Amino acid sequence: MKKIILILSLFISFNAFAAEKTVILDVPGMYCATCPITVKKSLLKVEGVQSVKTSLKDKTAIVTFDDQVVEVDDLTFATENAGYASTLKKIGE
Ligand SMILES: [Cu+2]
Repeated sequence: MKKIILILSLFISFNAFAAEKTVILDVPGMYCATCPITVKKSLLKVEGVQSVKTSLKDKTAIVTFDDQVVEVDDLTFATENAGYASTLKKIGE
C-alpha cells in the first residue's frame, strides 16, 4: 500500500512539473484562408499539443505543447503529412 502511494505521489509531482513549451513554426506553404485551418487541425491531432495559433499573414504556427510527450520533429512531421512543410523558426519559453 505504501508503495502505491509513493508511486502515485511521484506520478502527480511529475505531472505538476511537466514542461510546457512554445515554438513558432515557419509554414511557408500556406497561401489561402483554409490553409491555416488545415495546419492547425493537423497539429492539434498530435498527442501532447495543447494549443495552436496559425497566421496566414506571417505564415507561422505558434504551438504550445508538453515536451515530455512530443518533440518539435513530431510537429513538423504532422504539418508535412497534411501537405505543408514546416521548419522551426523560434523556441519560446
Ligand atoms: Cu489554402
